[in-house]
Amino acid sequence: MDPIRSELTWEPAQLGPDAVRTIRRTSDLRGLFVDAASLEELVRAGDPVVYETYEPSIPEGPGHLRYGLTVLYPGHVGREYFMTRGHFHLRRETAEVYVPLRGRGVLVLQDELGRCRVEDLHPGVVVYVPPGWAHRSVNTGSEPLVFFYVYPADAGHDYETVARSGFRVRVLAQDGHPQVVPVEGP
Ligand code: S6P
Ligand code: ZN
Repeated sequence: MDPIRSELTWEPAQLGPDAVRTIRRTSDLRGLFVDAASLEELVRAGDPVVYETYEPSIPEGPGHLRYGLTVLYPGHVGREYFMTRGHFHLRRETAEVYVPLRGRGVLVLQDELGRCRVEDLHPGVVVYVPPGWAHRSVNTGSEPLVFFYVYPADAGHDYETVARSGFRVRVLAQDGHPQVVPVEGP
């Protein structure tokens, strides 16, 4: 294949010209947030976009790297900040690199033993997601959280394990500040 060149724009934050745009609205995220009633209110009030990704069409085969841009908008569902669905990679031996470009947030990481880590995301840091760690980004700021990411193209995405067992922490607003709260359960 030929080399690919992408262009980042800032207002609005986008990756172009040939990236595939995937949009996740509140109605796509039922079951994700703890306050289901507040989510339905948002759906009825216009179903806002929670996040979108832009990814060039790079083959999902071995040897390739896929990269893209995530734009996670500011907002809350009840007290819970807007966040991505979160996933393990299907091939657990694959890692990922996150490079925040704009905004503030956290990356919640959890391995299959249930160990949890929370890393700050803001311009000036790079976060390495090691093999075997599920990852979910959370926008704790008041502007879009924009980050660039790159991962092995054959990684695959496993959303089911996270949907079934969940993350052990949630990130909630408390007096206007983010608070990492353990999830009750076995
Ligand atoms: C892909 C990478 C990100 C997320 C994106 C949306 O491996 O981690 O591009 O896909 O931030 O999150 P999610 O959990 O809905 O795929
Ligand atoms: Zn990933």
